[in-house]
Amino acid sequence: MTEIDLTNSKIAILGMGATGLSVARFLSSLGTPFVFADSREQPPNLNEVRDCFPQALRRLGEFNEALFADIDLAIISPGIALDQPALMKARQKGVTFIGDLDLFLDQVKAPVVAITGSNGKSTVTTLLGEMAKNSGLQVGVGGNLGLPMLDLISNKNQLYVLELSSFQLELLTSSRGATVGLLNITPDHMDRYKDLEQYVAAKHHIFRGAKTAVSNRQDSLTAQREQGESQTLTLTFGLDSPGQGNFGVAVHDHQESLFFGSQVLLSVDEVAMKGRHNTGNALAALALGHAAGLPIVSMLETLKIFKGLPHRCETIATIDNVSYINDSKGTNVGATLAAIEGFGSDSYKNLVLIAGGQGKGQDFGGLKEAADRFVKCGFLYGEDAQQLEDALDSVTEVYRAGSLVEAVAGAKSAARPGDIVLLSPACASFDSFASFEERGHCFSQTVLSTVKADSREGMTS
Ligand code: UMA
Ligand code: ADP
Repeated sequence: MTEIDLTNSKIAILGMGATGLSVARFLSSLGTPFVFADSREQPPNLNEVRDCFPQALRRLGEFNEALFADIDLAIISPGIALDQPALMKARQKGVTFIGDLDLFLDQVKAPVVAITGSNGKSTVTTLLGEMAKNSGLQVGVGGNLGLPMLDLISNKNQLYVLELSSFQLELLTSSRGATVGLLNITPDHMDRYKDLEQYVAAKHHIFRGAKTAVSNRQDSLTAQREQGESQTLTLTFGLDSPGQGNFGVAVHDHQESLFFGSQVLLSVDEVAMKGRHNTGNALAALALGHAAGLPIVSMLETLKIFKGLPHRCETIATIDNVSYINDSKGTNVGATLAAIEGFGSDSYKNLVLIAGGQGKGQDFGGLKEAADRFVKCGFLYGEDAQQLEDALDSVTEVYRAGSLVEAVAGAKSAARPGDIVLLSPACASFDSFASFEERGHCFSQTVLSTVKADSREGMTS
């Protein structure tokens, strides 16, 4: 039985982005009317909205009281901050606010696994989706990952695996018996939240009404705070030795290995994704998959072949014995820290770091200690380069670049054989690029075109 009354409600969809369009498609498929609003006068998808939903009343420009005058139910896109005066007033007056997540959970019949955390969400979501496929299930994989969740709904699906952001979790009332996981928490989106606590609280909404809850026992911020179902089962993962019923790492036969309780599963070397943080991601996926009833054997087979996603610590090329790594998805301090610690050498400062973009209100001081240990120099660019410089210039040499392309050129001339040039920006890309993917492609193309230019120079000289 669905709990959300779509039939008797006057509905507004707020935000004409990917989420808003998916909600509009879903409501249209039911023949449910809606008003479609965006606070931009000219949102990028306006033509699609006009063409695909000609019957919907469009409201463009700053959200105001009049928008909600006749509305009972507002379906809010995740990018819309809820503390805007017109929205707060509407909620006080009794308009119900939900996100696409509540709507999705209300509709689907197959089990749902929902994953959040500051970092590793996309990797764990995709990996778990692969594990489910390899065990023979028909699975819908999406959410914050890119494909809006309402677009995944199909009667054929036997399982859904969702990546959820803190924005998507803000309005969640109950996960309605889902298997959920909170991977880790480090500060992010501090331009949206008034403090870290507010961000942490939004993440913890994932536990509301959960059937099984997976958390990271080495990150106390992930320990379950919100009530799940009355009989919630809890499972943990971590890079330490696990207790009975949990997932972790211990030595077996002189090799670091993944364990489920006292049962050895696979050596860490056999896991195709590299880096300690990815070992944690592998364990998280195993814990979630186990909770969702996936067979352990096919999950382990998947770990042997899943190499990770592009733009996450991805080796692009090795030129003159210098490796170039694209970690464009490193959009916050926690992710960049994992990359620096993952690739830093204990014998000498081997990293040339490229970072910068929009800092989202973060404190970059968290990078200082690792930069002091591993970063020989940094090339900083973009809107918040100064903040990064202020955090790092006392521990490493820093240079300012006018663009990512300039930063790559600088990094290339600074790197020596054996070094690693690491793009891990610790920032959002939107000051210079449409997305982290575009930023990653720019980095890769610049690196690879340098190789071509070098070989041309070689031919003429
Ligand atoms: N808008 C308003 N008023 C506002 C803010 C936005 O009207 O105050 C409008 C914009 O003008 C635009 C639309 O809302 O027309 C955009 O909506 P949105 O920002 O909610 O973005 P969507 O296109 O719906 O994409 C969202 C997620 N984006 C955000 O949360 C910002 C996508 O995650 C997600 O893939 C998609 O839903 C499908 O679920 C992206 C993201 O950057 C990748 N996520 C953040 C992250 O990973 O750090 C949270
Ligand atoms: P998300 O979807 O949460 O942004 P991704 O899997 O896309 O996570 O990875 C984003 C960034 O975080 C990448 O730069 C990646 O190298 C780094 N990362 C991945 N997993 C972890 C983890 N468990 N802890 C810290 N950083 C991680």
